[in-house]
Amino acid sequence: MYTNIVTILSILGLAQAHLHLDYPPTLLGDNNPFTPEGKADPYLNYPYGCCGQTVTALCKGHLDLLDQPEGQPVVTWAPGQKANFSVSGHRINSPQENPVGGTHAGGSAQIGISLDQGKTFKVIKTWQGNFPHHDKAESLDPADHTYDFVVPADLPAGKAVFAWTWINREQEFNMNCASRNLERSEALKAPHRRAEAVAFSARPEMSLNIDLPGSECKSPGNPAELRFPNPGPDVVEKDGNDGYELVEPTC
Ligand SMILES: [Cu+2]
Repeated sequence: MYTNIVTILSILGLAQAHLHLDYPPTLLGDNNPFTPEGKADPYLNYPYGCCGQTVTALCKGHLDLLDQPEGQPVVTWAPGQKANFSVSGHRINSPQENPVGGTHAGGSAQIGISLDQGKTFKVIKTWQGNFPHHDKAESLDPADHTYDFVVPADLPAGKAVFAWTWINREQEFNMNCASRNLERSEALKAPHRRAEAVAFSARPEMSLNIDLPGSECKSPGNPAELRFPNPGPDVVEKDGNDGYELVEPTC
């Protein structure tokens, strides 16, 4: 029965079926311990400009919370360490009305870090297609949508903002952000220090001008998946045998 429902939703293409960042918990996420009771943002899984929402600011407009109790760091990572994040196809648990979740069966994604309170974001890793995994499209469970990366070794200690962006074949752009600490303890320093091929400061900016309402660039849309033009040094590119060609955006 469950499978049947998911299949029907897939067939309908369901305009309201989207992903959101699950771990680390987002600003005003329903699983963020610093989100006040009943204040979870029910629209974190909406793409920008979708469904009556007019927010166009980065991080769903929640960057102003970084200095507030709601914006306390939810995770501490050491530069150079292996880390992971996960996305969820579940709906947001909120007393306000919000849509069902879903995965859209693919797309392309980037993660990045801001050291200036969300003014600029550098790319940490890029997934060229197959995000989320096509073969896990029917699972809404974040455990099935967990992705590894390495925190750049040359990051300074201190507060930072982690961002995840996702552009699917429906040309929908979403961006969720989480507040986090970067820690550099003496114990971690030596063994985790690695030479970065590209310095953090030299990494490209995240592509925040594709499929955002009013932005100059458009992703290719179905049946192609986006090839990010500036993916940075850490890239996962799908093998290309899934029927969705990787195509750069038009600007
Ligand atoms: Cu959608």
